[in-house]
Amino acid sequence: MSKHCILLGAPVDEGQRRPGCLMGPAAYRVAGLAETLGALGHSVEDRGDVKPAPGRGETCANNAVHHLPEVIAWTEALAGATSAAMSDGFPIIMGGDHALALGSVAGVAAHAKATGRPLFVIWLDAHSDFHTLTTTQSGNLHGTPMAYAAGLPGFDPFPPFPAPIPSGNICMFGIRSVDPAEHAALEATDVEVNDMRVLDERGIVAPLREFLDRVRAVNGMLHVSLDVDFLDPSIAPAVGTTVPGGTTFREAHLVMELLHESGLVTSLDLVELNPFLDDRGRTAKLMVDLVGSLMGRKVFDRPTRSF
Ligand code: 6HN
Ligand code: MN
Ligand code: MN
Ligand code: MN
Repeated sequence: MSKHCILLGAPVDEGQRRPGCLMGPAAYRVAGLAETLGALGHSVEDRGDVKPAPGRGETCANNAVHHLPEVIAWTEALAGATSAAMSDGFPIIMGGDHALALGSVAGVAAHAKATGRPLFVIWLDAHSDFHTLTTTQSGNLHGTPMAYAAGLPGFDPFPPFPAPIPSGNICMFGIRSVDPAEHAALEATDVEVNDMRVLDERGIVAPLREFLDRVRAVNGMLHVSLDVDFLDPSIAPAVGTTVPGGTTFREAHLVMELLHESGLVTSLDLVELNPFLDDRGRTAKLMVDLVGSLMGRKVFDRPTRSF
């Protein structure tokens, strides 16, 4: 089924401390994201880069937190741009660091609320990104979006999250770096954390199919948030937060292929690509190839398990 893909550039660089993610949207354009989608039969509309308003000087009690006003401004701008794009097609938010998901997921949630369909999120990441403004020790707000979306307290200066996502609708894959405060917070929720240990033992297919069955059972919408560090650093070096022991090339493509087959995905974030750290564009190209698999590229059409 062909889709109307809406590309939104989100050159967010303020959610962490290593400059370069702001070049992400340009790298996806150079690596041929629009052309890849077009070749798969989708229509593509590149809406350019989202521009946040100037920051308004918000502060919070945790002195480690940096660039709070800028990240709040991004959140507001991206929530608006993403919910508008949801009404018109299939948004692909090209980051930018993972702080962009504070806004993109808020926009998706506002849209889902308006349509009355339940929203699910699949978080493909080495990290759980489950800090609040209170618990983060690095002060890097790219470590917070999932806690915001789950409606945790501790985000006072931010706009209230439009429709907090029930924690049981959140499923994480690839996880291998969780801070103690995130660990404690996650234990108090129903978030499904498929860490690398689970994937080593069960493979990626069984837990993914179980989750997709749950989404399908209630006609849910599904947002995919793909962090470059979900992938093993040996195949995806262009990220500031490398953690060894990530997913392989085939595991990552298989996730994308199964997501495509499910027909459930309604929006996508591509986050944390830092082109300054890349090796002749290989990470950008791999991310574009993964989007190709998510959007229907396959070697052979063959009957697959009916979901
Ligand atoms: N990411 N937990 C660490 C921190 O600084 O809070 C790492 C966050 C990584 C963020 O994956 O987008
Ligand atoms: Mn700065
Ligand atoms: Mn992340
Ligand atoms: Mn990460």
